[in-house]
Amino acid sequence: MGRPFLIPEFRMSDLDALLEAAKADFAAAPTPAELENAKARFLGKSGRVTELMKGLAALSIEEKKTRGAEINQTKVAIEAALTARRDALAAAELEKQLKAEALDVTLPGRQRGTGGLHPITRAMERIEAIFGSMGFDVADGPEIETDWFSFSALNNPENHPARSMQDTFYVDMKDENGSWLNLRPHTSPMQIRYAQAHAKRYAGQETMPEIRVIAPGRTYRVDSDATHSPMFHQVEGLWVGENISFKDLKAVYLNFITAFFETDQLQLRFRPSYFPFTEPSAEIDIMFESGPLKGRWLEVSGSGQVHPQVIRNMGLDPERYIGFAFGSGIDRLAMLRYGVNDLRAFFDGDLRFLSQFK
Ligand code: 2NL
Repeated sequence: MGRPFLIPEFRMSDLDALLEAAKADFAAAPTPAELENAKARFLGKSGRVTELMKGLAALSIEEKKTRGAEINQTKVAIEAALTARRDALAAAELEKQLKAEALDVTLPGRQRGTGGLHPITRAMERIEAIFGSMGFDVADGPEIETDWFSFSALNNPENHPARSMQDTFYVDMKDENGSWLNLRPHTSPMQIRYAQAHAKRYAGQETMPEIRVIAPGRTYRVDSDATHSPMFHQVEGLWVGENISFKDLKAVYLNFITAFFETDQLQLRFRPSYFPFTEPSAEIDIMFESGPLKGRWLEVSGSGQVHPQVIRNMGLDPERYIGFAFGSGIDRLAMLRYGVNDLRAFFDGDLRFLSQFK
């Protein structure tokens, strides 16, 4: 009563002060572990509530009743505050976890990218389909060849300077028959193999079906710049029969090239040339009459009448059989078709370039 201006009802009792202290301590505990420490300070064995309980011993029965009930009320209120804070901390923890694991269902889905065929593969498949429609078989075989199949069989004798036209990579190794090995500089060896098998199959018979075959595949030469790669792709064609001529080669090649470029707005010409395996020989040039490549003659193939010695090396009689052949660079045809100006882009493996062909 020494403080006249304090109205008794508004003065905080020691128990109310204790409850407020507990609430403040609980609120200040940032984690469940620290909250349990705070709990011990009030409700633990030597906590402040417990200490108050111990003080009851000194009171009278009557005082024990009222004071004990008051302390108990406060204890219940502190326990309620503790539970509330526990719940609040758990809710906050859950909220945090949900936020961390949140899924944004509005994000676009991740898909496995679709692959695509390499432009050279696509060009090769087009070529096979077009020649297939003209009755040509498709043959493929070894890229590591013998000296005989790559050169000698093609009328290109050992130590002859014409071999440098198809200079390739030589393997310092011989096959089981003692022939030196090389990486084939053209796919002609496969055509020789095919023609030999064909001749053998019909040997001794009255007539032999014509040979009509293309050999597409990887080839190798000692050459490397924007328009030459040491590994490139070639398609060779061979037609052997008893009564065919240059006009048949021209018809087949013209039909091929118009189908390949999907236009008949082009001209085709033979220009005299030289190859050891054909006589006479010609380059095949084409000129588009429309489109971006219009008006320039473009060399697209070598060709010629198969040399009689090569016919003989196939196991056929050159007095009876005549052949026509051509050899075209697939990479060059693909460059023209797709408007690519550097051959090396096909082989760099850069997906920014390759994925444009899907
Ligand atoms: C070239 C030239 C050519 C041939 C390839 C050939 C195949 C046999 C017999 C005779 Cl089995 N010839 N192929 C003929 C003329 C030219 O290709 O350098 N093309 C890229």
